Amino acid sequence: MLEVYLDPCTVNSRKVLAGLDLMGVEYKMVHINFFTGEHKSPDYLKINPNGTVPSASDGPDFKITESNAILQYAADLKGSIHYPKDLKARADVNKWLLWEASVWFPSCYVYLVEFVVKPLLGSEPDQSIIDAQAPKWNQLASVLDTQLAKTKYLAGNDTTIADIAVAAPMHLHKAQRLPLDQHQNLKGWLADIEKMPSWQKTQDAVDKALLPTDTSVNTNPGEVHAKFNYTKEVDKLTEIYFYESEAAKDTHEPGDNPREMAVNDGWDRNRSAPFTTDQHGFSIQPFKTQYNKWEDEANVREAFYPEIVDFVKKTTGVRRVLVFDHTIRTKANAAKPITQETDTTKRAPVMLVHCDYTAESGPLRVEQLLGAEARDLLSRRVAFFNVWKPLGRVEERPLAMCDWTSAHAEDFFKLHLRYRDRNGENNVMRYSPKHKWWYFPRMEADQVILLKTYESRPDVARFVGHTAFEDATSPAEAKMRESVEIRTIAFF
Ligand SMILES: N[C@@H](CCC(=O)N[C@@H](CS)C(=O)NCC(=O)O)C(=O)O
Repeated sequence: MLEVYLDPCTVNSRKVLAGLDLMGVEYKMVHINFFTGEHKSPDYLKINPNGTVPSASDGPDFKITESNAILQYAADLKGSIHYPKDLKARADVNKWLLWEASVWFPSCYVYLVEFVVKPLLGSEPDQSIIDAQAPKWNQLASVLDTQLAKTKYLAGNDTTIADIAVAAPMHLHKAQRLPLDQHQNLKGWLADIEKMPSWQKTQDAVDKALLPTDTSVNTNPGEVHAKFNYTKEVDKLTEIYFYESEAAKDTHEPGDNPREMAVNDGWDRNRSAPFTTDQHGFSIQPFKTQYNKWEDEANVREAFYPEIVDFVKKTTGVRRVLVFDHTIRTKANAAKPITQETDTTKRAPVMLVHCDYTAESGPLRVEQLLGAEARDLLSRRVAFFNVWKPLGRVEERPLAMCDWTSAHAEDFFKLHLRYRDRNGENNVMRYSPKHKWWYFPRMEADQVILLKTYESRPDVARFVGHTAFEDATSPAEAKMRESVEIRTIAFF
């Protein structure tokens, strides 16, 4: 039987899956995880030395790469009507397949990279790259538009594999922001392709991996109101003691200014203009892992931290990432007070608007962790990211983030953390009506928030205020939120 090796969320993999389904070709699918770089693994390179997905095999001695060649081969295996045998009709389909691979895919790909891939990786689209590509894309789209004014489908009045191949590079056209309005025939044809059951069956994997915002669980745009524990700035230090002490008796503790704030549903907004860690201070990302031994601290460090290193490198493009700490928030830890002294890897959700580092404690932490190397590392850009991952669907006390575009560095001030053996500090926030809060209702275990908690660069988001909050829309029987957050430092 035909075996296909692919990641269903990528353009050319989706093309093959939709095409095989259209033609009724049976196949076995082997998932090659694009996000963990499995398509570059030595085993996979034996199947496809290009290190790209998709590829296919049919028996031990036959391997084939190139999505369109896979479709052609599969069509002939089956004798499919979607790849006509008449010489001229076939040549016409072949013409579109070659056109797609040589000029159409590369042009659509520019939009995909700028408006989908870059935001997923936490960076900004470059409009000048789009502006440079737009004339070429419009010229190519006009070629399609002219053809589709004459025939219902590209190679006549019946669907062929050419339609699937040419539609595939536009598969995220809304998020890609392809200027389809200028090409009405093309737009209508694409809407028809999108109605095809073969196409629709491939939608879910794409939404899940690339646009977590489109998954069915995340459909409740709007806002909720909740109490957010800000802190008043008074004429003495704001402190928390993590041990019994006389000095703790007369302290100004944080969280003494609760305010009702609107919290916006981030899913909808993220779909049209994804959040980025540089601009907003946080982003939402797909993240899949098989790891599940959360209560075994040493094992988390040994077996899970490396996955986080890879993930942060990939999403931020940094060359070096250090994972240095994590905290698990589970049912078992819910009863522990925030001031619990021992084993800070296990805690309950924090209901205080705060950010884990200050302008001073970030670099200090680098020095503590990296000693002699720190000086050199701190001469370049350094950022701290928390990776916040639910352990199951979040049904209550979700995490909210204060959009950096609505906050100022001056909205933060120091909270002094008094431990028995050392002092630490983090940032709390003073209230401002300008603050705009976001959350991602009903986040799933395969989605993570990447949260900036310190940044050395002054011209991008530096600290993100965040807090858990009581969501009044949580169901009465809501399962207690369980999550893990992993603290990382990214060296640019
Ligand atoms: N012409 C190839 C292109 C395949 C391709 O570029 N696949 C992308 C995913 S859609 C890929 O694997 N990219 C990884 C890389 O280029 O390193 C085909 O049609 O199969």
